[in-house]
Amino acid sequence: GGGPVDAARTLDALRALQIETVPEPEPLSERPLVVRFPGLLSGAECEYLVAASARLLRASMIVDPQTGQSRADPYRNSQTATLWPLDKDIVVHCLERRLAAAAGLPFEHGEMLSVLQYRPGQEYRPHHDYLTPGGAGGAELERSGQRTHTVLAYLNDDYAGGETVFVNSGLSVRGRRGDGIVFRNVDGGGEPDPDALHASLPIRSGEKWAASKWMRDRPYRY
Ligand code: PD2
Ligand code: ZN
Repeated sequence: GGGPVDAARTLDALRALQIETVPEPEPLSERPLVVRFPGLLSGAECEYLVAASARLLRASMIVDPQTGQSRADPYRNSQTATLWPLDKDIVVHCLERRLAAAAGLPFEHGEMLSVLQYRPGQEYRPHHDYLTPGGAGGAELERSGQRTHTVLAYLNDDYAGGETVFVNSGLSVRGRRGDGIVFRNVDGGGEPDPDALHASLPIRSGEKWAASKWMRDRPYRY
């Protein structure tokens, strides 16, 4: 008959959908800590994220270190779609939950999902994802805590250039479609780790699509 579904059965059903099931990670480097999740997203899931983001693409922004304001800059000349809750359907929501699960952190600690598009010549020059204490990101740091981890999923692989590089260690990552990486932006004590400096190299041909999620050490308030 009808009536509410038993909570334990709901949980079993959700687990069977494998929304938050992630593949076994492969270590890529220890300092900074970078791990790869081969096939974190399926091909169809990658295509879905690209399609869901296309109409939301805008010039990517950086936070001006002097003023703390968001603005466009040649440092990051790509396009970004920021998927706010009202921009998401249930599929995007579930995929976002999987990306958060790869970081091993609660979904609530995640910032909005960003889908990134890089065209030929476009890049994201070396930067840190962490917020600088006392700097322009100081208020943000107070509000929702540090950006301890970044989850990055590669949504396609038919382009040249565009590797994600960790400048200090020299690690260069060329993801296959659906692969994810998680890296840590802080050291063991939770303090910003300068060794986490990273970049997306210029695209030589084709178009790169990636999904990026910055994770905080506390629930994210937006
Ligand atoms: O798209 C990338 O490879 C990339 C590189 C560096 C993305 C980010 N940083 C980021 O989203 O923070
Ligand atoms: Zn970054």
